[in-house]
Amino acid sequence: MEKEKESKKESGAGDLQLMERALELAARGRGTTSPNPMVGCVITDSEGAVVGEGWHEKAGQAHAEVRALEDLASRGKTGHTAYVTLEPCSHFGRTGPCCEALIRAGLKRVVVAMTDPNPLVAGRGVRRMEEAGIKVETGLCGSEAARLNEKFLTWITKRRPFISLKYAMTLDGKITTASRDSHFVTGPEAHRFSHGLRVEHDAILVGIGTILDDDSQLTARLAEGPNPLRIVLDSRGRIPLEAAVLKDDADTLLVTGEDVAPEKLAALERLPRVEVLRLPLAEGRIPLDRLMEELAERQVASVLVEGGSRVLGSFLDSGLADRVYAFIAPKLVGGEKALPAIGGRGIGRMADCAMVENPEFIPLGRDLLWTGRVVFNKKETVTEEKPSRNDSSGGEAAAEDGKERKDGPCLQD
Ligand code: AOF
Ligand code: ZN
Repeated sequence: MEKEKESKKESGAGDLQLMERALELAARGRGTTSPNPMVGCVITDSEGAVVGEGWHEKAGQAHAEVRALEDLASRGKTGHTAYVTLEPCSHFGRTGPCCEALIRAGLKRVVVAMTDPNPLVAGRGVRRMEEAGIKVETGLCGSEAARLNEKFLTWITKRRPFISLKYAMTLDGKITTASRDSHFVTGPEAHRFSHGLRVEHDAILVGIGTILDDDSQLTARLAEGPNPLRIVLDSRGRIPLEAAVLKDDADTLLVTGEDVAPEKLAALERLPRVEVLRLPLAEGRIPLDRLMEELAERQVASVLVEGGSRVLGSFLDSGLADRVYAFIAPKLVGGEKALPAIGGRGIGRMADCAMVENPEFIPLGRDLLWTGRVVFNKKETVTEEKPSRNDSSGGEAAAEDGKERKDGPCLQD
């Protein structure tokens, strides 16, 4: 008897492990689902054994729940509980509503990591399943699910892309030497990792200075996956027609002011895969908030801002930053003329600085990647001594949809 009980326990994994598995499946869609979220779904039978799995692969294609139900049907099994990393949808979009598919399949219980803030869904999926008699539980691994879909959540709630600031700097915060040499700050591991970041973003953005100094190609050639849209801020249209970023390895959006010579504009627009977007300048600069709105409308859910110093400064000064990726090389160059990672006006008082929260530290060869969420307007009282905190792992990651969650321990993606 005791033995039978034990074997039954072993045959089904607990809720936490099953949600972690669903998160793992969701992450398989990294780099291909945008502007849709990454979603994973695991279905178990009444004994707790996994009988169906699925994930969302690409916008326009079947949702995770539909894939898992197809898997269930192909195995000829009956499902009891579904573990989904995002609230099943309730709308007729490019695919039918997932909540109805789960109801039709006769599921008894649905465990959801977080609600979907998409105004088309926003709790309706959960409500509809409850009305149909399904037991719905929300919040397991909520922070992990929100971290996984931070780009989608920002795009859908703020109507602008998720903005990541990225730079490679020396230990003394410089991205160039005093003579403006910026080559090989970090090593090959960091370089490869940064190409992976390009694949994960819908667009890469740089200022014209970076193009004129480095003639960057801005492709994700060291990583597997699609090349993102390349965006160059060039208010006066100074880009040379033979710049590497204008070659047709990927699409390029050149953002200029309205006073660019018509011949130059015409020549640029004749290039394949190049589009010029002209915006009225604000104090001689490209209006970043206008540009971000325009990008969001074009389904660009995330932008990786790669520099230079001045462009990164404009984003920080405008309060447009959601995450920072600082690649730090164990080097010191000094020099007042050496460019700092983030220029611009900067913040006047330390008490008003932007905070970087839930940091993660990733060693890359001899370099270190320091990444975390940027939080503005958070008044921090700086005291001499603070109670020690061991937890810097993101366990209290910001609840993206502002709702309280029942978070259990969970795998980081
Ligand atoms: C789910 N499961 O796997 C995904 C969901 O254009 P559509 O029809 O694909 O709908 C996209 C919206 O559906 C997206 O904005 C998000 O709210 C939700 N994504 N929902 O139930 C999934 N990918
Ligand atoms: Zn759906």
